[in-house]
Amino acid sequence: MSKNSLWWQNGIIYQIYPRSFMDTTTSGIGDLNGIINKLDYLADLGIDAIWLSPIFPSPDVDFGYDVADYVAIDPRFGTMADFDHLLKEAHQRNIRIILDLVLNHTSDQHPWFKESRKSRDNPYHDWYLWKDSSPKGGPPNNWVSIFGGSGWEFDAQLGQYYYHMFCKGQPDLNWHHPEVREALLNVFKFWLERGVDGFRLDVFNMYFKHSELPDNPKKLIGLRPFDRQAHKYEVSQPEMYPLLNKIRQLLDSYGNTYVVGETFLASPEHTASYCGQDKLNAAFNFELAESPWKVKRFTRAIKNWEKALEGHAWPNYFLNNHDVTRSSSRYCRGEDDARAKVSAAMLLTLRGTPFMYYGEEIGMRNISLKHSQILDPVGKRYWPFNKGRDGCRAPMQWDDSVNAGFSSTAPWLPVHPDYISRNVSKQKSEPSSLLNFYKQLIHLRKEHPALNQGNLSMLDPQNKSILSYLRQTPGESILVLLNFKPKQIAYQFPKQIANQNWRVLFSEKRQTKELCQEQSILISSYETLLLVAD
Ligand code: TEU
Repeated sequence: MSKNSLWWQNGIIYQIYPRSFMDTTTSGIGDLNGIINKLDYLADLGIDAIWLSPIFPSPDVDFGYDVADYVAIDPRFGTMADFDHLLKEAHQRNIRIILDLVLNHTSDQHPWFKESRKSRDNPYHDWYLWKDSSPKGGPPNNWVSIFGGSGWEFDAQLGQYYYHMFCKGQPDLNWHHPEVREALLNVFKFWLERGVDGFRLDVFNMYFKHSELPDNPKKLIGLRPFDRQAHKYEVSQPEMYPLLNKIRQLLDSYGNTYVVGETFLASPEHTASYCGQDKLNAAFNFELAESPWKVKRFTRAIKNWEKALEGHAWPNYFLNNHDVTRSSSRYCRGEDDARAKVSAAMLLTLRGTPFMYYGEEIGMRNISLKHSQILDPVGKRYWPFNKGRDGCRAPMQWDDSVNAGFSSTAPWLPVHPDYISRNVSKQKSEPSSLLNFYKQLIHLRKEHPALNQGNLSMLDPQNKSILSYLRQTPGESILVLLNFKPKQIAYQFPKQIANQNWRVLFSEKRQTKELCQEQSILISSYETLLLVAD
């Protein structure tokens, strides 16, 4: 594997939701061997690392985000030997493996929790947030679960409540307890010793809660009870900063290990405050993925993230993950991929690590489910106001054979009906497919230092239509022009670059190498145009 210590700046990280990628055991659920079988596909696509959503034993109250054992592989995904094999095969192809650690909470089936609820004097009791009723009776404070209802669950046998931000099957750990901290740091060590290259930390800014458990202040406006509180005391407590320093030291003692965190309920500035040399390499800021199809909004999201991170950390961007509606469903009209290409071009030419989500490269759309088919606890609770997250977790569409080539048996979630026309095999053979578009831009990004390392200067959006920016190293300038509208636009080169001659580096709509010497240029409907200074 390449020794490049900046692989995570130059590289692209691809998230796999293992249940939905490739099934080799006819169980209807994807598995590790399925991922191994598809490594050549991923290497050809050009990605540098895989982030695996949790692969640990789990009762699946929240589909892997409720972990019953941090140092084992869920038997439905394979064995530890399969995992070692995956690591070896991935490394041979220069692909790193990043594990998803869910350390804010465990499953209620984790042996630690089972012990902790046995009695108040059990050695594991204080590993979780067990509390007596409030003096008035009822839960200890007003904290609510984001998945609905009180954040506190009463255990009749123990006569105490435990706290859970997510489902009641996901009790929060007590990170203030030194033995909990040690046990969880040992989880990092276990996987680092097996040779993994990094981690994604689920809702890490929730690890600590205010020790006195004060009531959260109320807010007047908000749809759910959860939204009608300011989450002052159970999220983003200051103890997280020294802990991150400690995690960083541990990771550094194993060489060049990458760690990206998922912040929960945090502004871009707050998210950025967790990133830097002695903290996380990166953290997820949701502003870009939450932007509507408006040049101004994307411009603002990019500027905000650049500003928040300025000087202290390398940016990262994503449009998709396992919790949000797929970007193709958000942006595209019907089966037309024009907007999927424009958004892909943005993701892959910005300054910062692009994160992709399986199936994004072929423009997979969300599936629609009936109420009776919903599996996600969020959808079960909030239907029809919020249909949950199953829609973006459907099986990968490999080909037009039964179940899209994902499995020879009925998959755990239905395959999108468009799989006959939208699949990897078909898009491979079509030069103008979305898959080939992703591949070309990924390769261009790798070849051009300005695209993978250069500075970024946003240019003013013209006619609200063109998202434009410059990427520059001392030796190379690339101008990115993305037409967000389904019509031709005359783009005026802004003053600061008006005297420059440009050559076409990439466009699906014109001859490569074409020279432009005019003051303006016509950009076609939804065109991605990359120009390089001549
Ligand atoms: O997500 C945290 C989070 O922000 C989401 O739960 C979000 O509130 C939800 O998607 C809104 O519908 C992480 C994981 O990414 C998610 O899959 C888990 O369910 C959650 O933590 C608990 O581990």
